[in-house]
Amino acid sequence: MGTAGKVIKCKAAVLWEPNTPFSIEEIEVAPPKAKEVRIKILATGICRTDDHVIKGVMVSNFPVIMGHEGAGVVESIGDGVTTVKPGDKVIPLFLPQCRECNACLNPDGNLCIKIDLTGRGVLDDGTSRFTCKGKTVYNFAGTSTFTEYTVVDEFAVAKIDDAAPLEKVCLIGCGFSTGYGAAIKTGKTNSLNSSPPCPDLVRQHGWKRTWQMINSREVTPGSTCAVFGLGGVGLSVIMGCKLAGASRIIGIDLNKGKFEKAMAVGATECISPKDFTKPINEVLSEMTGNNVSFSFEVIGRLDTMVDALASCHMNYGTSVVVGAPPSAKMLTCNPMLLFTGRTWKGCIFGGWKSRDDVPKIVTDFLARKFDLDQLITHSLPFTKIQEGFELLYSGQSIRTVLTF
Ligand code: COD
Ligand code: ZN
Repeated sequence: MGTAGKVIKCKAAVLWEPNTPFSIEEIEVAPPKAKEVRIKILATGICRTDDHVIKGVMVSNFPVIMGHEGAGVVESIGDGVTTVKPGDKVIPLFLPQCRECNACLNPDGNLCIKIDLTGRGVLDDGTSRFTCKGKTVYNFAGTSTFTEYTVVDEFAVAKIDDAAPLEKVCLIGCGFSTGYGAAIKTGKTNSLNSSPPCPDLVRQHGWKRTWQMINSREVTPGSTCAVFGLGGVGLSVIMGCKLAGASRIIGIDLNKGKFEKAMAVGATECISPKDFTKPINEVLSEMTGNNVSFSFEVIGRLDTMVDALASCHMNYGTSVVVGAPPSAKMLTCNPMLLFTGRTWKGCIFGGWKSRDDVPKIVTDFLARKFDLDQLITHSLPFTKIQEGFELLYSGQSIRTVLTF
């Protein structure tokens, strides 16, 4: 391609400092260095985490180019890159997979050591490829997708199927995979020492089949699930629970406006804690005959994390923390909730190993295993990014996709 090896001038949404609007600027994007990939971004979702940076809740260096839920085409590659080539459709990965660290080498791990959790805003060599008006502009989450061109490390990019519609599969870069994986991958019972997920299953299928189901490491067929929070990520959890064969999926949200969509993607019933005077775990226990096997917290609040834990069965229940907790806050809960046998766990990016699994999730999408259209409520040209964030704040959007 004509631009390989050259600096590219293009448009990007720069955030010069927290709590200010985006500024669409002309920036310079340097060519990729060794083991780096320059990508022409063609679509990007707006995720709640981007807003955490705007509000200053999440640390970042400034000025910064945010965005971490994108998809595009490789424009050029640096020396030594072997896993993608110019012209490939790709998804940048905020959670990388270096394939060398302990988490990457452990079959159950996915939190690659190369993730930028501290907001350094640079690539692996310690520098950024972006400049604007003579100043360095920092990366976000190793991805920076609110720009026409970005540069990422090779360990933070997944090649996907050529047939993938980028304006949809961009959601696989964050929100969808986070919720979906929490249900079909992380919401598993511990395969070595767990009790059966529900006595009905043993009665129905016998111990042997029940153990097989446990070992399938998914929300188990026939189980009852409770999903706290019905935003885009919560809806993706519901889709995963449904695909795993859960027979009851109860959605919980304060905003009843979220119920219709939740039912459309697979919830069997929805409730608002506002309609009850009793604690929500007691409500769920009565509704289900004390039989919630899996609960998911998809809000990011301390009180609902404890509510979700208390809502799953006291002995064989598993509760998964999906929502990112507020930083520097401590949880308080009655340890009896755990002593009786519950499993409490969390996951990042749904537990997926990003480079290995993202291409497979895209393939599953192309095979119509799940529908991303349900999550995309708005599409806007990239330059209307500020409008996209307003839609997020007003609660009107599930996901807005910006196209270039
Ligand atoms: N009780 C019940 N429902 C509530 C309550 C409450 N007390 N408070 C809020 N809600 C509801 C809201 O009405 C809303 O419907 C829902 O909870 C939250 O939805 P959204 O649309 O705000 O957010 P999502 O679904 O896009 O994402 C929310 C997460 C918390 C999951 C997200 O911010 C997050 O933490 N993601 C995972 C962390 C992660 O991996 N981050 C890295 C890159 S994103
Ligand atoms: Zn995100």
